[in-house]
Amino acid sequence: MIKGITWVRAARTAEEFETLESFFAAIGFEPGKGSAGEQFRTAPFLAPLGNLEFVSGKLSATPEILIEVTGLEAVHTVAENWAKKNSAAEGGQKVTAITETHWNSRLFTAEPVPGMMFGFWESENVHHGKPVAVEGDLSAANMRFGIVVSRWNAVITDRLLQGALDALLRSGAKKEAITVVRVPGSWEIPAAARLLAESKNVDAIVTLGVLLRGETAHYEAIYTEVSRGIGQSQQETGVPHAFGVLTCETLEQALDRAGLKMGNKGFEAALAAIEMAAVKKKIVTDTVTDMTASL
Ligand code: DLZ
Repeated sequence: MIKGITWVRAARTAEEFETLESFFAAIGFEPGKGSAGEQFRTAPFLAPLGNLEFVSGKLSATPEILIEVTGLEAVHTVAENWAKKNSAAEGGQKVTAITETHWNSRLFTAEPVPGMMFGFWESENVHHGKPVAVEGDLSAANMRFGIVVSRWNAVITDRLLQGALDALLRSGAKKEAITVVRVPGSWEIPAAARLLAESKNVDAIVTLGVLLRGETAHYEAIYTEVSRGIGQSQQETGVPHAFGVLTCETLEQALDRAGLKMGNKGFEAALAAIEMAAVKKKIVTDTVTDMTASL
């Protein structure tokens, strides 16, 4: 059974290797588990889908490696910003404008190091290559977000907030479209989230806090109320609320989930908020339009 495809490309120098690593990490690829020996090291990057495609006939200059993305504009902005920051590196760093292709898609190319060109593309057909499903894109352009973040254990919640802002801004949200509300502790999160949701000024809300079992009397009771309140606000207002309230035994565990060993749950919650705002738009607006059109 075929399991996957790995495309191996050797960097010509250690510097080129690091430049490629930096570019692919910036673009948002999930890093894989690399390996190293006495004379080599590898930096794998993972993608959820891959295919090998042979072409016969004439095809206008298409890069050998094509990376399909959602939210092409956001990816393009990231690539351009990366190229600006890394302009000191030799040659390369060329990022072209987005152009239409003759295969019903839009594409830009990036050449982080000379001679290695990658094409980033998005199909006009959102269901390209996928089973037909209503799915949210990870583009936050033209969306408004509320972030409710507690101050209790700010050493953790500030990192969650940074992670959430990073995800929203890198996905195309405008700074002015993000409202950050700070509350004293997790207990206060549901009430503030509810007020934000009822204000109708946001498309989705990210809730961020941390409850430490060791430090919190009636931990279970507080946790139950906080999660119930956030869920209830989501269900009764119809505004997606992403849940980024950590529940940990210790501060160390919380730190691991706020940017250390286990990623940043604020970043993940913000991505969920973007996706659910897009899903809502598709279900409420697009699906209704489709159904009306077919009547
Ligand atoms: C009081 C308290 C305690 C003991 N522990 C936590 C905690 O671990 N995480 C958290 O976010 N908040 C805690 N709080 C504060 C309450 O959430 C709340 O802010 C206060 O009880 C005031 O209503």
